[in-house]
Amino acid sequence: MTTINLIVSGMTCGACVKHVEKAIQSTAGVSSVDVDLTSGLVKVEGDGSPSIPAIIAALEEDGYPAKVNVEGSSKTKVKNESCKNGKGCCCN
Ligand SMILES: [Cu+2]
Repeated sequence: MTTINLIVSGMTCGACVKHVEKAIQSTAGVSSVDVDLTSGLVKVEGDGSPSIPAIIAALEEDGYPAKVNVEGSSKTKVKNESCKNGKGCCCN
């Protein structure tokens, strides 16, 4: 079991969360995704060895830039000003 903690920016609503979950879940080796909309923190659990660059690439393709949440930076708040950082989503 692998756990990857990510910080995802650009999420502002429940639809964004769904997009992010879907993008991550489409990556090989991912078993579950836990998204915290307010903090932008995303916990990914894998039953194989999910590729972090592949997950980040999938998110970026969907309009949600992500980075690995290195230990100690979990207090960092992501600024979510608009869906997909201004590119818009289904809700605006
Ligand atoms: Cu949205």
